[in-house]
Amino acid sequence: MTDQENPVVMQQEPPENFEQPAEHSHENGNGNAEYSARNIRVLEGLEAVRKRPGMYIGGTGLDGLHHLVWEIVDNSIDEALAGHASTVHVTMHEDGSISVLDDGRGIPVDVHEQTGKSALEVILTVLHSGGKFDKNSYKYSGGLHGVGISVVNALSEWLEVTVWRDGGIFQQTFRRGAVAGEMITSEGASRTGTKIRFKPDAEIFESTEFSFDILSKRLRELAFLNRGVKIVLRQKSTLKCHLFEYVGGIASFVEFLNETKNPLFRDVISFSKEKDGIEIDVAMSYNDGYAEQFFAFVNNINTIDGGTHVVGYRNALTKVFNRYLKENPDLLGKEKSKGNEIKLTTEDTREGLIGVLSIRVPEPQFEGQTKGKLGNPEVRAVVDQVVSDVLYDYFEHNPGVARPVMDKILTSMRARLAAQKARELTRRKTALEGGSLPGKLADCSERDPAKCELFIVEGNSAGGSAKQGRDRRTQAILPLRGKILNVEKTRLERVIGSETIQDLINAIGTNVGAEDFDINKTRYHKLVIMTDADVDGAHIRTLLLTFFFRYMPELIHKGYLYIAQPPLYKLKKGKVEKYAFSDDEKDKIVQEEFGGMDKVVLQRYKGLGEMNPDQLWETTMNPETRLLKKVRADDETEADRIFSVLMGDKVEPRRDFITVYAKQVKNLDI
Ligand code: 0RA
Repeated sequence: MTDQENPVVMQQEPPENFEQPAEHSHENGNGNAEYSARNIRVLEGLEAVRKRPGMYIGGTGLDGLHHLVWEIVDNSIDEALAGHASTVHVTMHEDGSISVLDDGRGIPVDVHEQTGKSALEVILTVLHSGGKFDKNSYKYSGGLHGVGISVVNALSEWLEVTVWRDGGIFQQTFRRGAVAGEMITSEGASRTGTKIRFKPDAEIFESTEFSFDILSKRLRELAFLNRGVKIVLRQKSTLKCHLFEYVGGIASFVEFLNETKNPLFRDVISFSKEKDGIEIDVAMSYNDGYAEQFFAFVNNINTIDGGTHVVGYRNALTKVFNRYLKENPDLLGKEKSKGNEIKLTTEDTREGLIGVLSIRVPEPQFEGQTKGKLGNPEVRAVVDQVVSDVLYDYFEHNPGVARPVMDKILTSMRARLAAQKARELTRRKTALEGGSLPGKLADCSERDPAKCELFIVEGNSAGGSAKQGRDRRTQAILPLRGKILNVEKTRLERVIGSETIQDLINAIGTNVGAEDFDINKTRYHKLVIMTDADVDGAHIRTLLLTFFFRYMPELIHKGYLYIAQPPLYKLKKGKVEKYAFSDDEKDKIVQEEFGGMDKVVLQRYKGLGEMNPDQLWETTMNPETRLLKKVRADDETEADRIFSVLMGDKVEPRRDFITVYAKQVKNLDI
């Protein structure tokens, strides 16, 4: 729906194309006597900020330090949102100061006759100067920030402002919040704008060193959230320069996140609408995965704990899909004839969703410990209505998008119902049999779960070998047998209902499902999937992984799930036996250790069952020598990390991450 513009990474400084007023010293003393009287009053206000900086910027660590930059950048972005500015330059100087330059209207500089103070001075020195001059009088402002530029001034060793306005250039310098000199005026500005350069006060902050990566990540996010605003970050010492400009806004954001996914339709769904003074921006997409990646912002602030806007959005999604289903009953399979009404839940609509919700509210109320939750009650219904109307209309006109999404959501629903049924079965069985373990399980003797391992073994004779070869004190074996092994395209919900999976759930001990799953009941801290290296083995592994991802994700988050790596080959030359876990390794052993294929007996293992118990122990089960691959759920547990890796600046970690991720996807899609 929108065109994306990738960020351009430049290695040289871009021209600023701005007239630079004559530099004047930051060391120009404490100002003259004229200023001292009014400085006393001012200092009383700003002294409060210096005494308790945490009250104003959250703390004096790295977050607080960078908060100074966000405070000023927010003002520049507000100018851009009001249509007066297009570009913001953030520059890290070699003296440890930062400057933020914009091409907005410029801070007002008119002098109040009675006090002799300029508006500029009031804005810079009076805490919450409020009303007329305060940027908070703008339509929207960030609720967490918005403490005012005077706070930055108070916490800076020095701060220098340059304003281009009404054809003039105005400059003034401050030290620790106090005026350090008169406002200097010169003629000849052919532009407008504001530049604020400041050096954080080492007396206040634990460290005064800014991080290029922290700045880059948030500035990129701001560029996504404020469509079309151009933001340039430069570091003078390294000549590093990032330019962010996204014509597509948050739709570009979703496209960006989509890069590692298989979307179900090509164009990102996106729309912007205003209702009752609330601006609502939505961008979303669905992919063939199970994880959800959803980000919500209010006035550019990430509401990590959700709030009324998120409730409205989720409610709308559920309503829209239920309505679409009612209008298009042909989408249903056998459920249709049963006569009972199909009701999709919110959970059904979340699998594979990538979404960004960005709203602007005039007076946001942020709640919770970290102020990451929106409280305004009126927002819920407004977001609900706007999203419902626009989305339903969109689906009605775009069946090519609506149908694959509905199919996906119906699959989620079927899986949910199947899991519910499985839980009930397990519960009933537990009640009947007093929680007895499955007969097929060869349990270990150790009772401390931290020391116990469960091998989930597929293959007819493999279970037998594993039972004989294992360390019976700590290793339990659950053989999986049954029809599902050779059934192509087994539906997950059928697998869940199967006796095999019931046995698995009972052996693990945690039960399944939102209400019943209890990680503390796990009987093993290592669950090892051990399957043949053939098509059937890959298939059952895929089913098991999918099952764990969907129904016991916490086990994966805890790092309890592993995949055994049996060798592919046995090489024998005389009395020397070697195992190879890959073709490369096989070739290496042949070349480097055996000096060629002469007299080498090569055996390719097709199944675990071909190994005798000793071999299976030594190659695959012995904790001293075996190779286990830990299953990771990056996209579920580490959405934040994905975000920062994908959004980050280092190309290498991004590439690494995508490789790891691609491997994982391969595991799931064999
Ligand atoms: C107060 C009033 C006006 C603009 C600003 C402050 C302003 C502050 C900053 C901080 C960084 N860049 C900024 N740009 C503008 C309104 C000015 C008018 O009405 O012309």
